Amino acid sequence: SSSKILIKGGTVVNAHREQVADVYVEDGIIVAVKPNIKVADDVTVLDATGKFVMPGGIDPHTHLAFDFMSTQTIDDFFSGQAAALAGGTTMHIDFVIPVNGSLTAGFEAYVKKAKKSCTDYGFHMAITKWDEVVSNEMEIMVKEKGINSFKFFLAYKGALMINDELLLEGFKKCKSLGALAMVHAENGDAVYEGQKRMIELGITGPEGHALSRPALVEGEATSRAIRLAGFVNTPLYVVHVMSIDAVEEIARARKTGQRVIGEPIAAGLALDESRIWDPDFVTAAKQESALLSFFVFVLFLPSNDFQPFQPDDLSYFRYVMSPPIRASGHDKALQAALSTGVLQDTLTFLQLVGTDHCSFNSTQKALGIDDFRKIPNGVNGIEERMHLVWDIMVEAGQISVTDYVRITSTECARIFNIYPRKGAILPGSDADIIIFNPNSSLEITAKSHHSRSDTNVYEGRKGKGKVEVTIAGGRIVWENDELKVVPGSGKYVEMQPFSYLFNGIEKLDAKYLSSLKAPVKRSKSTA
Ligand code: DUC
Ligand code: ZN
Ligand code: ZN
Ligand code: ZN
Repeated sequence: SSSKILIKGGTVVNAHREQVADVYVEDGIIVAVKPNIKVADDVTVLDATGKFVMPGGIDPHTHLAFDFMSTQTIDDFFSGQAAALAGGTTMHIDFVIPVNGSLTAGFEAYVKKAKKSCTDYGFHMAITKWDEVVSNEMEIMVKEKGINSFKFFLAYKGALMINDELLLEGFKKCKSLGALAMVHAENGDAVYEGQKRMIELGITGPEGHALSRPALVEGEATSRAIRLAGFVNTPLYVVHVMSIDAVEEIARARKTGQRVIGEPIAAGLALDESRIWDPDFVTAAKQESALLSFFVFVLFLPSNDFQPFQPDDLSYFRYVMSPPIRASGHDKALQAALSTGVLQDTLTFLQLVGTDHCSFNSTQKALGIDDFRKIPNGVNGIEERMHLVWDIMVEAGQISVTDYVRITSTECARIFNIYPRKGAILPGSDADIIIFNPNSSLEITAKSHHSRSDTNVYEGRKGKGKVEVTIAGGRIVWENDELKVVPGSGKYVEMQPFSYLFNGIEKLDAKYLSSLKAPVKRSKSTA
């Protein structure tokens, strides 16, 4: 039966080594990894000769079925995960958003949303306000619900943003629970000021989005979050690092030994604004759209089945995300940071790449046709990440194949404390495996992708390397460009607190306390 699979003759790659070996899988678990495994006739045999056999990707940062900016992301837990599997990602960690500030209600809502899952997933929890109730609920989430990370927003003023006093309270609570604090690092007050400036200047098109929140706004918030986490002495994870400014802050802190992890995302590594923004085109498209709406109104009266714009004319709206896609140079700096380890943990060689997959179709993006502040923020990536990172980092000679496994899978599993169940091809690990052909090639296009969106921010991009087979939970779910996914087959992966990032942190606390008590020697001589 198909519950028994033998992958023959491939190069098996883990973060710590690569070897030519067979991999034998039974009932969703990897049973053996060694050369020349002999099996009975009822086993499905896949030939991986000349190909890499690697742990399925783990995307640490996604938003599926996310109610955001007057709409909901076009990909839910089924379509987003189907896209993930077609791109070789077998697990993702999504952000639970509290309901009216309640973590418990938010958790229950996401349990419902995730019922149709076709692959494994875990949860982070966003903290959008702070009080005694939230603080107590955090403890319940960690001790009973399998959540070991909490995200704080320094942006989204008037909505998700919290101030520094409450951020410090949140950091302290995370530390006491052994949970990892995460931050969306943009200065929300500065973004608000930047947006006012754009509107005053009459810049209402999508280019106003990036102009209103420049890299310094990200650098400032990254610096502040890192320094405050250092003051509390708790590990920090900076999500979606998009700029040189933020990379420099993380590098500085890491040199002092602080436990900070930076998460670059696929869009930051693969895109820059020179390929996106053409202000003349934006203006022309807007005028055309306004003219069309006028004629439609006068001649036909508005009707539901007429779209007063062409999706292609709105292509640049699809790139709007926060923090924004930056000028050329930031992408190269992020790539360099990944390959030189600037973003790595100080204890081991830690690094990872996420996506912030948060996709909308062009009709949803057009909610901001007259005002960039209303464009739903977010881009796709859950299906493309594995291919993009291969092409940009491995194919281009910036990292090795073992590094690739580390940054797409293993280190995410370690940070969120699910290694080696996930993130490895070892006996006893979950059978989440991809067969990757480095000699095949691929063109990314909305015509054949598996997201429900009608656009793709990587439209037309060609790259080397292709995920040919995906095995998730011991089932072959992607083969010969065909998906075989079953709603409800994905499992919730509970994550325990106190990952290795917390090792020995109490020694640093003790050192700090004794430094306060140490007698201060003063010189008597001069005043
Ligand atoms: N940024 C996005 O682009 N989308 C989701 C939330 C966020 O911070
Ligand atoms: Zn964010
Ligand atoms: Zn996000
Ligand atoms: Zn695909």
